[in-house]
Amino acid sequence: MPLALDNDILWLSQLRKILMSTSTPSLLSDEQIAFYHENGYLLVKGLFSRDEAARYRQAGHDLMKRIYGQSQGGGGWGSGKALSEKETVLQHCHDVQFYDAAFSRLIVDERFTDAAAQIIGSNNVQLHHTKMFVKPPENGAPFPMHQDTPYFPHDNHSMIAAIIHFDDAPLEKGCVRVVPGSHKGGLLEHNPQGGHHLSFDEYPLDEATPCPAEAGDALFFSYLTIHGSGVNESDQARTTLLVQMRDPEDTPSIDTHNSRGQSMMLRGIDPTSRGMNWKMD
Ligand SMILES: O=C(O)CCC(=O)C(=O)O
Repeated sequence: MPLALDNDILWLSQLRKILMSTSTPSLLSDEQIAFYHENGYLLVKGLFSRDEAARYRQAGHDLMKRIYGQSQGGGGWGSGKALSEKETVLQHCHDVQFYDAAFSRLIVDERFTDAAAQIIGSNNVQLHHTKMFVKPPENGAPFPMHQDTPYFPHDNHSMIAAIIHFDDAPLEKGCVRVVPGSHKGGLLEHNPQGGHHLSFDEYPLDEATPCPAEAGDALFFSYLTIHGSGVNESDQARTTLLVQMRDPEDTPSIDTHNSRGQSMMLRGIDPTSRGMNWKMD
């Protein structure tokens, strides 16, 4: 009865996968989790290999070529103009998993989703959206300091971002900068003009803590953590994928930012079974 045996083996292997994807993850150490809770961010070194990162980088640049053709890209956030004397440019694409299956596989990679689960503090990780940024060489656009919260506030603040680096992002490439511990201060008032941003005087980009990263590293941070990034002045592009995720039991406080990939489960289950139908009364 070889066929029945094969089916049993297949079923057992599927059961193992289901159990693993709902079990408590242990990829990150207690020290890393404590650092995250204290500071509101965590750089996870070498989550992916340099070879893997290089393949995603190529896929990302191919995608940008399909979207932008010969054009260098758009201008980035209007408020970013205050941070550079020269014209800056940015190539971006939301929900990249709808454009290339390589990115669908990436966002459910267990190394990534286990780290996200530990940081969120839930066995279940739900997608909010993804966005790829290519900051072109020499004039790659900056992001003024801000929290992500005003864009999609949630009742329990479980929302986190992970920026996966597909190439090295040293300071001169406009790496991400954070204000450590700022996630503890709650939601601040933002200026909505040209992208929600904080006062340039009160939150100067230059004084925030730089988080230089290498290809394959992932920077996780709370949507309450104040962050931004500088101009890419180097001669190489900076290529990243930002994945925004939440605990599926956390409810959006307002009905906004409903992108098409939203509510896909990246790890575990949605105990509420509400999928996209969470809408408030
Ligand atoms: O990738 C970056 O440089 C920062 C992106 C960012 O802050 C955002 O999209 O909210």
